[in-house]
Amino acid sequence: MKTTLKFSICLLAMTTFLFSCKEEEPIEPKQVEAETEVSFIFKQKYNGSEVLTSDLATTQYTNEKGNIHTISKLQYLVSNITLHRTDGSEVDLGGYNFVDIDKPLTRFYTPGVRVPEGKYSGISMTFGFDEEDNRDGAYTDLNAVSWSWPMMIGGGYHFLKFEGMFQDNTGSMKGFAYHNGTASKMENGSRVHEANHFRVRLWDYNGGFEVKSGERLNIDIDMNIEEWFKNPVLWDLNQYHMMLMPNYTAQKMMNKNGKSVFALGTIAPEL
Ligand SMILES: [Cu+2]
Repeated sequence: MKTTLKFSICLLAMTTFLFSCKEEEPIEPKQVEAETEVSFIFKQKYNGSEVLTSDLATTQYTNEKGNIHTISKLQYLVSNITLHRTDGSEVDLGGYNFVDIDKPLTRFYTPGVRVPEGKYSGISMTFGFDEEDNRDGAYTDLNAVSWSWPMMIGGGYHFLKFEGMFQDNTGSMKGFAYHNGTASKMENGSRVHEANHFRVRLWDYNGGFEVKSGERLNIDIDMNIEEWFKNPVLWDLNQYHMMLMPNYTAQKMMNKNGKSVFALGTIAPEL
């Protein structure tokens, strides 16, 4: 009897303690940050003028080296867009977007991640896929558009397909296929592969931009196609036009030139 009473008092004290503990717990309101959608519009330009589906295989362009060429295909992939806040923090949007100049709707991309309100100074993105994401056959939509990069030269996916015709040194028209992906080379009798993606950093030199809830912000990202042929490597299509995928030197040259290909365009809320 005595033991039972003692136990009951003990239990009562414990219960009271537990309850009082719970009552004293401060009730913190859940912080819900105002957030909204941000959309990206990929625009392709050549020396300042926009390249549209109607230009394919018809309009002639001249690169820095003086090669006259057309564009018959332009497809590329960007992934892991990050928005940089003025306080130094980052909002990683993940995902990827495949742009095909022949399918105008692919120019528009709205990531599934909502973006917190605030001031931002710029964006960054990966051209192609990094090692973690560049997995063979992992993306059904990309498999459906012949986007795989051959296993023999590293596997994964293409980052870029840029094709057309050019006038060669003898004056005759020849095809070119400027394809970018994993770099690979022969070393001691076997092929070794090297990741060849790069990070593009685009700062807004107009003082940054603001994300406000209740309005969708559109960010234009321009691809200046002529830059694939210069800065820092002056590209001559006579020398490099075909069989570039297994060509290590060509792949590294593309990687170097690619870093100046993109620029931030207009940033404005959707009306
Ligand atoms: Cu290819």
